[in-house]
Amino acid sequence: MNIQELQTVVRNRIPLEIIVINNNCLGMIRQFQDSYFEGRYQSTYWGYMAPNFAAIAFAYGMAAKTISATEEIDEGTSWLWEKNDEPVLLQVMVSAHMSVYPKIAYGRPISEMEPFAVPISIESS
Ligand SMILES: Cc1ncc(C[n+]2csc(CCOP(=O)(O)OP(=O)(O)O)c2C)c(N)n1
Repeated sequence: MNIQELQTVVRNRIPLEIIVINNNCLGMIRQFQDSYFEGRYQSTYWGYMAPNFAAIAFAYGMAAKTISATEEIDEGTSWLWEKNDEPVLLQVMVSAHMSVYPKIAYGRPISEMEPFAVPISIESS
């Protein structure tokens, strides 16, 4: 949601190593739709597609690479760590149906995230 900051990174030659996990959707909300709206993926997966973030980085003048298989992880991370003096971006393609845990559950305190954990005593006092 702040993609233009790549311009600041490039202009100032900040040697960041950026990893973008690209699930091709608005994943946190899609997961919420799975949990509470019976998989009705309105505007997260249905009617939405993420851009190619490696192409965006390239357009800003950054070196960028995409990997999309588990076997490519070593190659991708080696490429990333080799470039120490310039900003680089590695895009990692994952399934649109991958979920993230732990996650805050609707109506629950932060101490009881999904999958539900028993709060430690000091939190529940
Ligand atoms: C400015 C703003 N608008 C809307 C939201 C609500 N929101 C929370 S997560 C999310 C989806 C984010 O999708 P993405 O950036 O692709 O990350 P992912 O969850 O797939 O890792 C949205 C729209 C927000 N947090 N901030």
